[in-house]
Amino acid sequence: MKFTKSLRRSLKVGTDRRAVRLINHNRPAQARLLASTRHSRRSGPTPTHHYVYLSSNGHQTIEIEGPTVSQPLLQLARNFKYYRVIASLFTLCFSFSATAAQKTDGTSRSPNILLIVSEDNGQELGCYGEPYVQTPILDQLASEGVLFKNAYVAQAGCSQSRASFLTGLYPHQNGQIGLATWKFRMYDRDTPNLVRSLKTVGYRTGIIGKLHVNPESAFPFVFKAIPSSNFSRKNQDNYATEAKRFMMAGEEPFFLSVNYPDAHRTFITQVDGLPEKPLTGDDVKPLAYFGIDNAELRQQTADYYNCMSRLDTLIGHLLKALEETGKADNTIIAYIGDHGADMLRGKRTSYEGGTRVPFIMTWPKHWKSDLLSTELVSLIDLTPTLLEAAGAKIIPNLPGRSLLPLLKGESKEWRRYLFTEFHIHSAHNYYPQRTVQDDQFKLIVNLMPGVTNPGYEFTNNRFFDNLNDTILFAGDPVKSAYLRMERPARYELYDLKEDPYEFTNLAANATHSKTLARLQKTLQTWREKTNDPLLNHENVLRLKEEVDACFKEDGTPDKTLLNLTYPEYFFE
Ligand SMILES: [Ca+2]
Repeated sequence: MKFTKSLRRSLKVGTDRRAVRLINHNRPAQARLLASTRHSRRSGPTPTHHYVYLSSNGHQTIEIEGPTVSQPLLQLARNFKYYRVIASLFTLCFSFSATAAQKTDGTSRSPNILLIVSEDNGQELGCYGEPYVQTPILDQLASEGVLFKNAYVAQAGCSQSRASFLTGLYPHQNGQIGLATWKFRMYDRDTPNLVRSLKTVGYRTGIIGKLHVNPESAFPFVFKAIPSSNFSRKNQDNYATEAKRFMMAGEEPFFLSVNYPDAHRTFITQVDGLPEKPLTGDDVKPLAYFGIDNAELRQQTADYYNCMSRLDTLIGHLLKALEETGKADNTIIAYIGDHGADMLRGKRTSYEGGTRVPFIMTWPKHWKSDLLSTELVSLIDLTPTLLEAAGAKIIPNLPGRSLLPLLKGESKEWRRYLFTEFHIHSAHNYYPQRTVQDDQFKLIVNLMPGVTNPGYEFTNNRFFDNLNDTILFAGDPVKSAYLRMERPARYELYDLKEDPYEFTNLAANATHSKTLARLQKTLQTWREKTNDPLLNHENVLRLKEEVDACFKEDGTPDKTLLNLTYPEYFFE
């Protein structure tokens, strides 16, 4: 109570143009008190506010944003022994039009948004037709909403994909072209994004699990819990527990991103009894896009499926928590994988196994149920979709499109071409690529053709034994596909209808020369339109030099030696 009284006093001192919120999941009573304070501040007619957040996430952190921070607030923070006070200067413009999410009477017709993100898995779910795996919860979710069959990430890497769907920009546009844990970062901390935009229309924003984008401060989530990657899968029931606490902590609409560790490596067979009946290698066949088969691949596939089943159960706990809040009827659920499986020809490649992901969206009574959409969609579409559904201002000049027409089942002209890209993951695997595909053909352009792709050895020899024998035994066209992946030519052209696993390169096939030329031209136009810095080949080479410079004499990269300056020269 002492804390509450002190804070109340501080609000009376020079904060007439500020709104203050405390989110502290250890003190829900205080969170409620301050939310109501914010309501009263927002009821005024002033369209522009200086906005101050005071938040504590249970990790002894306060974040304060505003043009000024009053001494009483700072003193308050010191009094309560918080470790860190971050003061940053923001002036946020609020529009209190009819579309604003928050009403002054505390009610809201704007939907809550629950964004569920899993790690390192493609469409290996029952509802996508995958044999052997058990995912009843996600299968049920798909039956209640729209399942996007042809959904793709912008780049098959963790930070790259996450920055992309949160900003609605391709990695080459926002700068997060490699892993945040390897110092790659967005060009600009002030890049507009989903979190900021939803906050401006009154959403409470929260994240459970990792963000994994640099700088984290670009995404000002107010509530944060379980900030680690948690690859050891500890205490996974806490995800649903924390989510419920956040969802119930206020009456305003919420945006909550819940990020699970499955199915990231290590593929752990069973954790805390999940899944109840793990599969073994004898129960399954390897994923079809491997094109090869041996006992190790079967065992890894089985454990990958075990991760997916565990994920499915945990998402079930989360959805049950949402039901218990009574808010499920007005909550949009989006479920996505951040990129494909960390397997052969998957994560860190531009092949379908890397870029194609599960994508399910539901909003009861608003969108179609049990609808299969076959349109080409990208996770860059997520930000414009959610902003439109929330009644928020759409960020200008985004390359993606709102999916609302597809979610409502309206027949509307849709995009003909979809684009993805690759740059780098950790320093081990720099190999820039650009891709374009239509409803049948896919073109991959390798920007360093004829050079060995270091990503090939990084994956194939790190996680698997004696793979070469298995590849040789498979014969063509699979053997050639692996050789091509290791040292590709400039162009790879695949007929995804005839050859969905991309084993046969048609780029040199005269029958397809017109298709090749059409896709080349389309890709070039897109690259120019999106201001692709790698159109300048000097940038391709300069970034390679920077990455190469962090390798030690023993041939391994050292993160501490990595000095990345590309945000400074990409657009010189
Ligand atoms: Ca990932």
